[in-house]
Amino acid sequence: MVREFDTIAAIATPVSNAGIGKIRVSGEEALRILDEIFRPHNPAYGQGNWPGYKIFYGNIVDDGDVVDECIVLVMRAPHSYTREDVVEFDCHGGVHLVYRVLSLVLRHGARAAEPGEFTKRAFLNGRIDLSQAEAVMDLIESRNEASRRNSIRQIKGGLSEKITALRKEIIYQIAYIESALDDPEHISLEGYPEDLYGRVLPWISTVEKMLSSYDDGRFLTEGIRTCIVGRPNAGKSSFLNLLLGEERAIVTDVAGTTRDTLEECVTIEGIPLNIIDTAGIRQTEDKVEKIGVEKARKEIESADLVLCILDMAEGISQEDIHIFDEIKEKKKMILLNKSDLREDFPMEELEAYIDEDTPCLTISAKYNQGMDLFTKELKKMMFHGTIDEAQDLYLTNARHKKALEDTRDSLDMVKRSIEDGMPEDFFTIDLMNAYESLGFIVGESLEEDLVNEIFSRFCTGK
Ligand SMILES: Nc1nc2c(ncn2[C@@H]2O[C@H](COP(=O)(O)OP(=O)(O)OP(=O)(O)O)[C@@H](O)[C@H]2O)c(=O)[nH]1
Ligand SMILES: [Mg+2]
Repeated sequence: MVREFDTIAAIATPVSNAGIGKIRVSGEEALRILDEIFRPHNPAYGQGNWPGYKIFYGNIVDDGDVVDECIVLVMRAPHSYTREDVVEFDCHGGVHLVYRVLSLVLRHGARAAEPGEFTKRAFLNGRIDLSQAEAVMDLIESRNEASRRNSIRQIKGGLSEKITALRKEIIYQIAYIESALDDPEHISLEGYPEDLYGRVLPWISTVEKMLSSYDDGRFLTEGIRTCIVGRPNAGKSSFLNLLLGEERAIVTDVAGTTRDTLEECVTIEGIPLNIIDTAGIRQTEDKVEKIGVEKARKEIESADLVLCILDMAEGISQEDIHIFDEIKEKKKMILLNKSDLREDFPMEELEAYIDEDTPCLTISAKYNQGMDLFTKELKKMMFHGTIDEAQDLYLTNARHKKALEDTRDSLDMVKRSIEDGMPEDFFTIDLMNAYESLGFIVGESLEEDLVNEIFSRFCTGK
């Protein structure tokens, strides 16, 4: 059922001079407005005759004045993005022009849409659920292939299906317990706790599995914050340049060349890295360099991954040892650079400072050696070996994560109540909580304010 709303309009393309500027209108009045302000070239159309999924060429007119020559797309309810009548004016993309057309549409009875309001209507009219609506925003914001692929899967209902299926199973059990408690003569709960136990365990592991995809999902969508550290001259900037495939950072043989942090994005075999080159960490009296060293330390703190570069030709120095100490708690990889200058390296000495599962590779940033192994190791460290393209969905939304954590906690309580031999009505409370937490993800049992808050983060015209 489509709810009744007023008619909204917005400019749906970026407001800058461009080839095309699109004004989108949705609601019951959309076709009337079209009748009033648009004269189709083909006289067979107009006067209420606007078949859906057709394109009409003609003029936008304001009191007999031609405002623009454009094409119009009509999508009729319920076969549209919002499930309402939708009209899109594809005008020439001038800034003044699109505002002029928008104001004409508003003058004829539409209201300016709020950010995300078209998608909100798609949600309120039941075409998509909340997790799908959120994925629309993720798709628009996606900066790499992995994140795009994940968002599209979620729009197609990947997450919704799982959540809905689980909710269905849970509500069935709630109903069963309630009816048995109401009608003990006809429905027996004999052996039921064991039966429920056998169901709760796989539910918990399904939820756990979704939760465990969150970190991978975040890395894929936002990029892995990767900080390159090492003492001066180790080859940090050379390594950054190698990853980027361009001479982005200044490289010289002067120790202390890089003084400020420098951040770039790069995708290596599908792995998005936000990579940060830092000043070489050492004791220094130079005022500028000192600030750089402090910045490097801060970057270590916020990094998901630290790449620690050592200079093979120089061996392990006191400065390196200090750095090992600073990155002790971090997920890290040791890169022995300048392998072209030296083959052997005192590995035993290194082992005294670095725990044994820290990967340690030899590379040459200058001569592009060792990169295959580096990439392989990166995948292993950050994605358990591969980026699983078959993984149907990564959890990427913090709101969904929180709801799933609550679901897991409630299901854990059910499990514990069964183990403790509690009476059946105990189970229903926690099952109901799990059911509701899952409902937050798809947008059921969610308060209006929160829904408004979520959509307000969208761009206008979407
Ligand atoms: N032979 C050889 N030289 C290298 C290699 N990598 C870097 N270098 C040289 O080492 C010197 C320092 O390289 P940078 O990349 O500037 O080192 P950095 O760690 O960024 O140094 P700072 O910014 O001063 O901390 C330069 O002369 C590079 O050409 C390598 O793999 N082999
Ligand atoms: Mg440098």
